[in-house]
Amino acid sequence: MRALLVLAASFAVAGAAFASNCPVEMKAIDAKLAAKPNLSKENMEKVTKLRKSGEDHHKAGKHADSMKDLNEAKKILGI
Ligand SMILES: [Cu+2]
Repeated sequence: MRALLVLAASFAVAGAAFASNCPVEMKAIDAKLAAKPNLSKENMEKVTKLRKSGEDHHKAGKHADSMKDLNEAKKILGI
C-alpha cells in the first residue's frame, strides 16, 4: 500500500514537471519569433501552426503531443 502511494506520488510529480515544460517551450518559440528569424514563408507557416497546435494540446492536457509539436517548431527555428 505504501509503495503504491509512493509510486502514485512520483507519477504526479513527473506529470507536473512535464506539464510545466510546455509553456517554457512556447515562450522560447515566441522569443525566437519576436526576433524575426530569417525563415521561408513555408517554414514560418509551419512554425505558426505547430506553435498553435502545441498550445491547444497543452490546454487539452495532452502534454506529450504538445511537446512533440513544440519540439518540431523549435527544430525549424534552429533552437
Ligand atoms: Cu503541457
